[in-house]
Amino acid sequence: MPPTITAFRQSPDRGRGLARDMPVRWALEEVGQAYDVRLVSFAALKEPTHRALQPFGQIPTYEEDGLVLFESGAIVLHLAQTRAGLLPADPAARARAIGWMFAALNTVEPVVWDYDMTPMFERDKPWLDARMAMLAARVDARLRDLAARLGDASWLDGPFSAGDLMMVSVLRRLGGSDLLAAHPRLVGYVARGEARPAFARAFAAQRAVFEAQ
Ligand code: GTB
Repeated sequence: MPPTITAFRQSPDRGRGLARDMPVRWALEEVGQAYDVRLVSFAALKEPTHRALQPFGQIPTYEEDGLVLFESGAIVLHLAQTRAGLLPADPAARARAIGWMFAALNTVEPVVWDYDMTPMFERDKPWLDARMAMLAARVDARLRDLAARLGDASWLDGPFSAGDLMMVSVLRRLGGSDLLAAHPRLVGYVARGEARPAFARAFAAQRAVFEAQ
């Protein structure tokens, strides 16, 4: 039986591949693992049946041979550790690639998420403009440091890895923004990730869910 993941039945991103099933789908495609998808409504996310898999009532989840995982980073790491293609064999290089996964999720994503979500959740607040300026500066600082480390390399640490997969997934949330455009090296980095055939297959699969609605 192939693994089963969960995804939004109706994703609020309208098929742009920004929900967190996307990095999981991408990782599955990179390692050549076939998978099934169970689409879940917003109401069903909060039901006990789904919460038994994901205590916070969210997507994505991953089920395989009795193993149940939640957290997109943990799922991608599991796939990378159990299949070839997303982590180097050398233990030190492997540890560094995993470090980049954490950097994506723990150092870059929080500021990107706040920048992206604040206009939605705080649009009526009198402090919105000042807060957005502060958040933009925080994002820009992270992007500047990331671009400096990437330099002229294609990927963050040698060959493409799960670290790049997670970092590109995070940066995609800034796609088309002036913040990302100010860092051409990162624009190129995201484009290289999106040009991978595995990304294209994953993107098409999640897009098909939206188009079938
Ligand atoms: N840390 C968890 C992980 O990485 O797996 C976070 C999972 C998570 O945030 N899941 C979101 C969810 O299920 C979907 S991805 N939310 C429903 C809920 O909490 O009730 C976050 C997301 C949502 C929408 C967009 N969008 O519209 O662009 C993008 C990303």
